[in-house]
Amino acid sequence: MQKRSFFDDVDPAETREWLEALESVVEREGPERAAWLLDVITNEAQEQGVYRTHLNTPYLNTIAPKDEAAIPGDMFMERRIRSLIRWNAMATVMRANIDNDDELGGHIASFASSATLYDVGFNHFFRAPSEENEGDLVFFQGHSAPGVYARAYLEGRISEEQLDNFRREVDGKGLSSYPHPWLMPDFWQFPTVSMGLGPIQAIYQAHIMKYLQNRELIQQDNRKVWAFLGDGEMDEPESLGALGLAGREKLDNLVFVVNCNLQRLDGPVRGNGKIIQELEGVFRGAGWNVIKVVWGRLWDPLLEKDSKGLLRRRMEECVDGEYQAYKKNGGAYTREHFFGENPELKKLVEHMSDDDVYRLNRGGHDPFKVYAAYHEAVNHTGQPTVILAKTVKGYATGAGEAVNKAHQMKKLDLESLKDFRDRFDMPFTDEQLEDVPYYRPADDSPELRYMKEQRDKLGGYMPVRRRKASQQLTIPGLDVFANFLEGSGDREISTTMAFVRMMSTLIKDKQIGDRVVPIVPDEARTFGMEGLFRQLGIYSSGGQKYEPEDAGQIMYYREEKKGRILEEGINEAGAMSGWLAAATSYSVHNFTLIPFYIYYSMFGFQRVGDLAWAAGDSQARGFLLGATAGRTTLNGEGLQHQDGHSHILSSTVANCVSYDPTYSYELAVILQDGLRRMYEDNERVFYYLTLMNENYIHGAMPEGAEEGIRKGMYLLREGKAKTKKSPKVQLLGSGTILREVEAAAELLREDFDVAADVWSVTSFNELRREGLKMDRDEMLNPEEERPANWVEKCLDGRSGPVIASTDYMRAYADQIRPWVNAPYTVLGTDGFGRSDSRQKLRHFFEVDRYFVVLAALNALRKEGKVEVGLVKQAIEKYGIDTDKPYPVMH
Ligand SMILES: Cc1ncc(C[n+]2csc(CCOP(=O)(O)OP(=O)(O)O)c2C)c(N)n1
Ligand SMILES: [Mg+2]
Repeated sequence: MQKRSFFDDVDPAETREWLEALESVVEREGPERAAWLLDVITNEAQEQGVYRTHLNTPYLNTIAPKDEAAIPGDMFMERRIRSLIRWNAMATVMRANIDNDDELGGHIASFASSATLYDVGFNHFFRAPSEENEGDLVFFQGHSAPGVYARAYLEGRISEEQLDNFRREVDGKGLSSYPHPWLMPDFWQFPTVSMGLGPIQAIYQAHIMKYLQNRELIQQDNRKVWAFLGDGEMDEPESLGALGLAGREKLDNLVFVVNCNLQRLDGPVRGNGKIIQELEGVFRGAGWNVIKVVWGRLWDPLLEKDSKGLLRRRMEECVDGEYQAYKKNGGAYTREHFFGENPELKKLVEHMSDDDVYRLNRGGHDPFKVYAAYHEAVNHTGQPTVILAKTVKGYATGAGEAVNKAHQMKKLDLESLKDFRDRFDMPFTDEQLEDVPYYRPADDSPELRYMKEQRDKLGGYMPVRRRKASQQLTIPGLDVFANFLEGSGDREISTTMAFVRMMSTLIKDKQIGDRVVPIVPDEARTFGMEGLFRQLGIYSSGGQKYEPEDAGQIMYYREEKKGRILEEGINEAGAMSGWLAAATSYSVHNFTLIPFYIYYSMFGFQRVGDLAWAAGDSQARGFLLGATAGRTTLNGEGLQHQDGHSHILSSTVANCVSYDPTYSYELAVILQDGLRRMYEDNERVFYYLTLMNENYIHGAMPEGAEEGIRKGMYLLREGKAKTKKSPKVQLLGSGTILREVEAAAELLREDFDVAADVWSVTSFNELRREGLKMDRDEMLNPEEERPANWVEKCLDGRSGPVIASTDYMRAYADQIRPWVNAPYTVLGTDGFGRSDSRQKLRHFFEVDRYFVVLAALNALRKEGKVEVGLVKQAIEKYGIDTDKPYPVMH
């Protein structure tokens, strides 16, 4: 079938009849009946072989002018305020760069395009935390931060000095380049500037908000999550990846506002197409309510006169590259190239001057249109809403308007600055413009009074971040895990099993049980957690509408509206965002949750590392559990699954505290300590623990080990010398490889008469952090003697070379080298994993008991403590192939 354009009408009279029929149904029976009829016709059309596949509506505003909710308030005043904000935002960026040779950077064009979108929200919609609830959550587009500071400046929340220290944070008076709760903990709530993290975080914030409501933990009172995003940002898979969840979960507490200024950093977002139309299809397909705000009200009379649909057709056929060029090149160009395509169309604007044509505004710059869209969005139920607002990048910045390089513009030239001043009525002379001064009217000026009144009605100023929940949790002591401190007897279990039992113990705790949130990305069975399905229920906002296949079984798949487990599907980025939302619940909901997100360790930090970074910035509090960890411990699964580096990656996040425990009692001590540090002492840290699937017997906690477990290392077993002359070594191990190290100690004693002390290193990362900090303090206080750090304290008075072996890359254990005052040999699993048995893999990577023995003997040989023959003897005895390939590049 030949495709025909919507506007190529071969039989206008027939079309007219259909349209009139539709009109009369809408008029007499209402839009719902009309929609129903259209559905019937569509179904029938499909039966008859007429397929319609596109998800698009015409390139027009979704809300017809007659249906627009009227904006309340004083529009002149609001324009005046917006002008002040525009000016101060621009001045902030310019001033930072005038004095600093452009060194500090910043963005003018993004906020210039979104000022109206924010302003309408601030003046009429965003509710601040109040007595009743914690208010709306707003994700600000990162590089629009200057606009948010400019508003806060007018509100008196940010001083001129602070504005002048935009992007100068080191001395403590400055403002962050972008929203960073770590650096401005009373102001910004959400880090957003890494493109794509804002949208996915916002979706999961809305999801967790509903979760809290459905579990009846807190009443949300129609609170909303607003996310302001760039159209270029929508290219990110993270931006779009979770739209389906939002649709499926009917997150009607969520509003996306996509600022479609048609440009990203390098140039057009979709020069050859239309980003608004593309996004409409994507969002609609994912079950969202889509509101397009394409045209401002100055277009309304033209559209009304467009009886033949010529204007609509032209709007439809132009691509974004052209729309951008119209704004760059002005009114005469637009008249010629947009309207001039057709003589009748040209006539439509003949009464207008070029300036008038240029001023035909886009929807996102029209507060009336924006208000109507927001009004509809907040009143829409059963679906999340996206507002696709068309704007101009660098709006009103003269030479910077709609040019491809607008994104990086940090200054306006003098001419543009004068135009900007005149357009927004700033009271500055040409001379004054040189310094680009800020402008703030008096506190009792009508502008500032109006702003305050509007915000008072909405509960106060925003953004504002809560540092800690008002209710302090009472964390149980270590005795809550008493069972685990005694060991597993003769039962062989994995640390994963131990963890699941510990979590179940916490869930039963009267004080904090309710707060525990288990999160899995379709891996509960992998970790033996299916018992929790029935016991806790899987959260599902729709309940369970079917009888599960396994209903008769004890551990059946129970979905429930009040379910507690967050089963996020095969979606690590989503599950991590869900964890992040739960881990910041103490701040955004004033209700502390204790989330445990358990996943394949390989699909953690390397897969969603940027979200882990955002978790650090957000001061998330909770536990990440990298299960089936270790390069050789998750046997069988091979290269893509075997993680030998997540501890290196976790160490890059400064406030992520990580451990690689071997025994249940270690895990118990670490968990309890983590709970205490995060939820009792309110430390700004989160935890990463690796768990293994290898089963073995767990001993009882050695006397006095607790402190060492927390600090990162303790003496597990004293080496017994056969004679006084027996050489000595210190063996360090972590995770399951600690057990190889223990076996090596036996071999060294039995086969070679070497006495080996065995140390369990629960965290090389924590040991290094302490070491570095103390070295730095020493450098700054050269006259004071540095106290010994923990590594030194442990090894002080011990003799012999030190050998460490772990299931991670050598760099992990190597970290403590500066403080090991003896020859230090590190074994590790650098290279790609592969499938095989644990035993074979450990030998392949040279971290098993035999290699530990070999490394120990070799270290003693180098010290002259044993003869080379002994080393050769070991090689022979253990059948070590000296022509073995080097595992790192094999
Ligand atoms: C993950 C990531 N990649 C790249 C960047 C660099 N970057 C910052 S803003 C930007 C362009 C943004 O365009 P858009 O989302 O359309 O925002 P606009 O400024 O046009 O409103 C880019 C590429 C980033 N911040 N994060
Ligand atoms: Mg853009």
